[in-house]
Amino acid sequence: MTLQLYAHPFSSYSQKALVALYENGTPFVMRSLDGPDNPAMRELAAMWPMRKFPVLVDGNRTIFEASCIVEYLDLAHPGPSRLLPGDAREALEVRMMDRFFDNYISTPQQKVVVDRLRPEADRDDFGVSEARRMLETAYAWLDTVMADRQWAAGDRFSLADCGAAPFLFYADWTHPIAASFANVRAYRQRLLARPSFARAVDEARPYRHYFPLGAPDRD
Ligand SMILES: N[C@@H](CCC(=O)N[C@@H](CS)C(=O)NCC(=O)O)C(=O)O
Repeated sequence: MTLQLYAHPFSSYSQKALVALYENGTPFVMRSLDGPDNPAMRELAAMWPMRKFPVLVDGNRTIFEASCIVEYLDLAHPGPSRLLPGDAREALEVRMMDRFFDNYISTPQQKVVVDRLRPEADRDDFGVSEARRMLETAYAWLDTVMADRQWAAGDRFSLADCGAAPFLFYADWTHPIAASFANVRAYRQRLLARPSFARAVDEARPYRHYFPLGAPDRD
């Protein structure tokens, strides 16, 4: 049974799952959620009332949450690039960094972007300022961590890098990573050069006009 991924090429969490699939050349069918009245969107809503994506369907199994999709792929459809170490303590470091990127890079980044989509009267300036402060704190912490790491959890590309790639990509568009955070900027560049993520970035190019803050002319 072919894997089906309900996702949108421009969505950061979708890219997190796509990077895992591309890392291992795992065959799948993309059920793109682009466009109004999309049957894939109705199917998603029926499967997962939260309507958050990506969602992976493997036969009669439905897996939601991008981190769980990556872990599931590593268990059920492993390839040459293992995304979770077999050693439980090493796996804990990977999961901890994965949580860091979801909670302290992606969540504040999305707060800033989603706020821009609201009618002006419903905007939350205080919340947006808090989110920007959180991004600054997260960049500073990550800069010290990445001083002696090639990838998020050490020498090997992992689940944590699958999320870091799109989240730092959009975080820099949303709240630029200052030149003083040279380790974070260098890590972001390494992620952009990784073929799995470079492919996801290329496939998302046609949708850059969707970025509510205006996509910069780079990357
Ligand atoms: N916790 C979810 C978050 C997924 C998420 O926020 N996806 C966004 C796209 S990047 C989405 O579904 N947006 C549509 C919506 O919020 O209605 C995960 O890890 O997969």
